[in-house]
Amino acid sequence: MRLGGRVAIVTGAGQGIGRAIAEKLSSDGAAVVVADLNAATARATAAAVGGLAYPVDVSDEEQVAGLASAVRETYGRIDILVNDAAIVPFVPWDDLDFAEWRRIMSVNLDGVFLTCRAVYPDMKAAGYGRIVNITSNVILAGTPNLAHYVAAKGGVFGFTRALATELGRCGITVNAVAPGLTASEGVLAGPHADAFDFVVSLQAIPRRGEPADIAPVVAFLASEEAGWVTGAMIVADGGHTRH
Ligand code: 4PL
Repeated sequence: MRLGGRVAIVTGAGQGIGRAIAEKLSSDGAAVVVADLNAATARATAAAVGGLAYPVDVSDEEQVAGLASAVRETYGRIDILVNDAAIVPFVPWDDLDFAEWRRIMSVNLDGVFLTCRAVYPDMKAAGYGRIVNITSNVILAGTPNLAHYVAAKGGVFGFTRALATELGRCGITVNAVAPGLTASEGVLAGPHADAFDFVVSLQAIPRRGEPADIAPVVAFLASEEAGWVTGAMIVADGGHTRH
């Protein structure tokens, strides 16, 4: 997609799907702000894409406000926001204590609210914006041991639809992308990796999903050409859920 002249913030861009998105948006011409809790991986991605590294906890209101002001000061505009940052513990729902439930909501759902609210003034003033929120196909499948994550990602999709309604008149589109199980560093390092054989057996396309499978879908929704698409969810899961 053509993204020349656009400035994009990608949260969770230090690794995995977020990094693939940062690489794709950058190769399509956007200036990319690599926002990640991990300063070292943020710097590594930023060096690879020629962008700005910004270490940030998306669940922290002040830090997120700082991110938006830094982008405003450095680039003078914010055209694209991709909310990829998330945590995915694998725990039976009745083993998850309330503090852990709250932590998942705060990173995966509050984080999306905070970043959207922080960039909204810039997009509104410009009369242009593209917000892409990463949800998950687990909101369709009801995947076991992820009830907390399913709840938060369902919230992300609900918020996406509501925000699309609020922002359509401002020239801002708000959409969601729902990957399935994807071979990101985070997934490969944990218990989710054991699910590949089963999940691949359910897919129409029988191979592992890769971060590079997700990035072009995000790039499309982040482009000017996608201006008539809003409040939508594109499922990118190799046909696992066939939504
Ligand atoms: C099908 O988004 O979509 C495991 C872990 N299995 O995070 C996910 C599936 C996981 C998924 C996901």
